[in-house]
This record gives sequence, C-alpha cells and structure tokens, in this order.
Amino acid sequence: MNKSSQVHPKGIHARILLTSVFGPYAQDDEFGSRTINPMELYHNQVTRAQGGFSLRMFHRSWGIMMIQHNISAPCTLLDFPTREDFARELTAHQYDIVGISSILVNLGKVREMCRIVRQLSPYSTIVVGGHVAALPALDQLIDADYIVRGEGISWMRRYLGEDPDAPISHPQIVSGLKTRVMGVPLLERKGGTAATIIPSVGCPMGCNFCTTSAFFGGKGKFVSFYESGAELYNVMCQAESTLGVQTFFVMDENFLLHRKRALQLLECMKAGKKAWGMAVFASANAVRQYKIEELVELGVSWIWMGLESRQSRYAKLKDTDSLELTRTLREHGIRVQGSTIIGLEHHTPDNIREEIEHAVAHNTDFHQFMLYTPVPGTPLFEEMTAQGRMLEDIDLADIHGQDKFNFRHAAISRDDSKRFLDWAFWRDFERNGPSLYRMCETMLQGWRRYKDYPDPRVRERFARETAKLRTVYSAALWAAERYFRKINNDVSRQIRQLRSQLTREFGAVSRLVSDTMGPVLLWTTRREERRLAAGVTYEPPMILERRNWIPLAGRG
Ligand code: B12
Ligand code: SF4
Repeated sequence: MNKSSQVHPKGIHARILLTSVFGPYAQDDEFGSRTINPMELYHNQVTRAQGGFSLRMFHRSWGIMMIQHNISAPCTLLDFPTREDFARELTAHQYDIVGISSILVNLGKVREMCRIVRQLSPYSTIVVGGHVAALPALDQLIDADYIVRGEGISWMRRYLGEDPDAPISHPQIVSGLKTRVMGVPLLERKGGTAATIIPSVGCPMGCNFCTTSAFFGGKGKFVSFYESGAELYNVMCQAESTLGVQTFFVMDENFLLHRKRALQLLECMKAGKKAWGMAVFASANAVRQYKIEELVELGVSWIWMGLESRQSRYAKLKDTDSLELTRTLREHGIRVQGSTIIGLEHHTPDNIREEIEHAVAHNTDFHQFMLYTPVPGTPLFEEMTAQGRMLEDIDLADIHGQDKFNFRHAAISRDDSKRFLDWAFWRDFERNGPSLYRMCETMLQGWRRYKDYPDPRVRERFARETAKLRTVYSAALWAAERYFRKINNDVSRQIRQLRSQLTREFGAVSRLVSDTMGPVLLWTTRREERRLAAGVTYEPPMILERRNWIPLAGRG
C-alpha cells in the first residue's frame, strides 16, 4: 500500500535500517541476479571485453549513505548484505523503519526483502526508494508502506519530522573499493582512492532515454545539494582532511553544465592553492563552454561524456565535433570515457558497424556501450508504449542495457542487438587496446604539456598523477606489450612506441621498474585470465555502519 506521506509517530527517535539489495550479484538466480550484471561499474559496462586488463572495482550505495548522514534518527546502513545478513540484522535489532534502495533491475530482490521484513520484523514500516520507484504500479508488485519517487533526503527528513530543507551534510565517501587489475588487488591506503562528492542529482538536459534526468524532474529540472562553488569547496576540503585525498569523483550527471558553480570552485581552489584532480560526468555541449585551460586548472583529469551517433539529435551534442573534442581533451591530459548507445532509432544492420566504427574511432581512454533501453519513467518509455513497441514478457532483471532489446526496434532484432553490442566492446578493444594503455598515453601527453605550466597547482597535479607512470604503469605496459605481441601485433606496436617515449621522458627508473615488475604482471594477468575462464567472479564486501546509535536495553 502506498499511503500518503505523514510523520512517523516516533519522529527522530524511530530506529532505521537502510539497506541496498542483497547479493551475491554476479550469478544467475531466481531473485534477479545475473552473471552478466555484476555489481561493478567498469567490468559490467565499460571494460568487460578486456579480459585480465579489465578494471574491477565496487562502489558503495551513495544514495542511502547521503540519507543516513542527513537524519538525526539512530540509523544502521547495510551495504551489499546477503539475505542471511539482512535477516540477521532484522532480528538482532528492533527497527521501526526499514528503507530499501534499489534500481529497476533488482525489483525481485526488493519484493523478497519486503517479504522477509514482514516475516521477521512485522512492526517495521517499509520504505522503498531509488530508481525502482519509477515503476508504475510498484505498490501492486511489492508489499511496502511507502514508495518514494525522486530525492530521498528531504523525504526521509519530512517523515521524521525534521526540516526537509536543512543544509546537506556530505558523508565521507571513498569512491571505489577492492580495485583489481591485471590480476592484482590494489592496496587500500588512506588517500589512495578518490573521494566521491555529490553536488546534485538529475540533469536538466532531459534526453528522452535518460532515467536519472527523468527521476529528478526531467527536462529543465534537477536537485542541487550545493548551489555555490564555495559550498562545494568546503565539502571537498573536509574530504581532503578526513580521507587524505587530492582527487575527487564528482557524481553529478552533468557537473560542467553548471558553469558558474564550477568557476566559483576554481576561484576557491586557486585561493586555497589546491592541486586537486577531478573526475566528472559532462555532456559535450557543457564541456565546450570552457577553455581547455579552465578545465585543466579546475583539475578535470577525467570526463565521462556521451558520444552518441552523428545522426542522433541530442541537444548535448549539437554543433560538436566529438572526434576533435576527444582528441583535444586527451592531448591536454584529460582522460575521456566515451559512452555510446547501440540501437538508436536510425540504426540498421547495414549502418550499425559504421556507427560503431565511428564511436571506436574516438579512441577514448574508456568506452561504455549500452543498448538503447526505454525504461519506465522516461519520455522514451512513454513514446514506445504509446506506439505498442514495448515487449511485455521481459524480466526486469534482464533490462540492464547489456543483454538484449526490451522493445521492438524498427530494423534490428533482439538477438542481433546483443551481437552488435558485444561487437562494439570487442572492436574497441581490438582497435584501441587495453584502457590502461590508453590512459597512460593521455597522462604522458598531459605531463609533457603541463609540467612547466605557470600555475604551480597544475604542475603539482600532473607530477602527482604521473608518479605511477614512471613506475608501476611502465611495468604494466611492459606486460601488455608482451601479452599482445602474438595476438594483436598492431596494439603491441603502439604500446612499444609509448614505452619508448616513457623511457625517453623518465629514463632509467622507468626501464628498471618495467624490466623487474613487468614479467610479474604478465604472469598475474595470464593467471587472472585462467581464473576468469574458470568462472571466477567478484562480489563486494558487506559493510555495516551505524550512526546516532544508542543500543536499546535487551535487544540492542
Ligand atoms: C553508482 C552507480 C552504480 C553502481 C552501483 C553501486 C551500488 N552500490 O548500488 C554500479 C556501478 C555497480 C552500478 C551498476 C548498475 N547500474 Co547504476 N548507477 C550508478 C550511478 C552512476 C550513481 C548512483 C548514485 O549514487 N547517485 C547519487 C545518489 C545520491 O542518488 P540516488 O542513488 O538516486 O539516490 C537518491 C534517490 O534515488 C533516493 N533514494 C535512493 N535510495 C533510496 C532509499 C530510500 C529508502 C529512500 C527513501 C530514497 C532513496 O534518495 C537519494 C538521495 O536523493 C547512477 C546514475 C546517477 N547519476 O544516479 C546509475 C544508475 C542508478 N544505474 C543504473 C543502471 C541501469 C545500472 C546497471 C543495471 C547498469 C549496467 N548494466 O551496468 C548496473 C546494475 C548492477 C546491479 N547488479 O545491480 C541506472 C538505473 C536505471 C533505473 N531506472 O533503474 C542509473 C540511474 C544510470 C542510468 N541513468 O541509467 N550503478
Ligand atoms: S545529458 Fe546525459 S545526464 Fe543529461 S539528460 Fe542527457 S543523457 Fe542524461
């Protein structure tokens, strides 16, 4: 039942459990886990075809972290529990409210978690939020008390009788965990990983397929947590001192679109002498609002950018030569992660290869490919539904953009959609080589261009970013060159050229490290490939965090 929102009788004294959906994720099961849909950003949708070179990493559930951090009630957060962990927590403590966060693909898990709550903790109020809430008639599919559409911090504050518009306090978030590449787990040391900063949710561009934009209001709308650059600067300073970071993963769908805020931030960074680096998401039209030096001085070192087909009509790409833009960004040391949709309306079996070749020709550092996927809540879904083109019998668990179409395409069959998608990943890898190599190439270009730049902050950032290029990345390139020698000589040759440039730039140290560590990395990469071939998958660790917590007498 979806009751109209009211204040919980216990207000801020209500005890809350916030949880993500349960794992394990990278396996096929009755609750909607799929081997093809692991809880990994890169391996799921970016570097999936790169074998042992694929970047493996997990990200926390930031939405519920933000909610937990902005309420006064005693609150436990469970990230990546198993069903058993979830059940244990429900019985070990008495919870007045259980909040479940999910996206559409995990609907089956939400249903099961609601069932478990009713069974083990019948007096708890169940609140479900996140993108799953975009599903019409969700209240008929799961047994929840509240379904929250859109921004959740203000909703939860209101439900607890707190001020929904109070300033947002940002949690300290280490952006990635359990990183692994070439079969080697990376050391998790303080400051070694970027901090995630979430300035806003939603995007005003309103592309028809975009679920994030639609969920937070659609075209022209978004929800800003920090309006000014100065506020954002303070949040980043806190993360710098608490987590010891210099690099930030800025989780905002279109960070650079908000030019005034970004330039205010730049002023603060200059005044505070901050040599920070920043990974951002931005549309091409937003990137073009800046001079390249502005981006570099702002510390932008990585941009995730949509590179839809030349024939697509998305406003974000209007008047942009995306090939030229990508090349320029990389020449200035900015790593580019392209994102391309397979199966747009104008795609046909005859033109799709050419379209994929065009995407691959961008030679981005990373490239995400996703199927054109109408999902509930978006204008595209409404259009397709009105045209009677949605396929009714597809399990939501399979609608994650990496399997097959969930609608009738005018020219491409479902089975072919998967074939073309897989070919795109394969072709990008075949032509451009492993992302690790491409990243090194971009970093070297940046270093050469900016090592003597007048602004000391910029020099410091490039020196910091390049430190690994002299050592461990050189060794990784040694291994990659050998690895590809017999299977893709063209890529091997490109890597060799880069290696000789590195040796010229960094001299004996780089050569020494490559010669000693390179063979080890070649061995670990091959071992990793054997493990993957044998079916090994990776799962995120379960994390439990309590806040404002006072144990109850008896039950804790
Ligand atoms: C980080 C991320 C991931 C991480 C997941 C980490 C995790 N622990 O779950 C990774 C990389 C693994 C991932 C994977 C996938 N993701 Co993802 N991901 C994101 C991303 C980039 C950021 C999410 C985020 O933290 N946003 C910031 C926070 C503050 O916003 P939020 O999560 O929406 O939370 C707010 C509200 O939704 C609400 N809320 C959230 N939870 C709750 C709970 C309660 C109780 C309440 C009241 C409110 C509430 O309040 C929050 C604050 O306002 C979003 C895009 C985006 N910009 O949001 C896509 C996104 C969520 N992912 C999406 C998809 C499709 C996937 C994949 C299926 C894609 C794929 N093939 O790889 C897989 C699924 C993997 C799986 N097995 O479940 C879609 C969801 C679409 C949909 N309609 O369901 C999104 C929106 C991207 C997109 N535009 O298509 N993803
Ligand atoms: S520009 Fe990107 S984030 Fe914004 S609406 Fe379009 S696809 Fe979504």
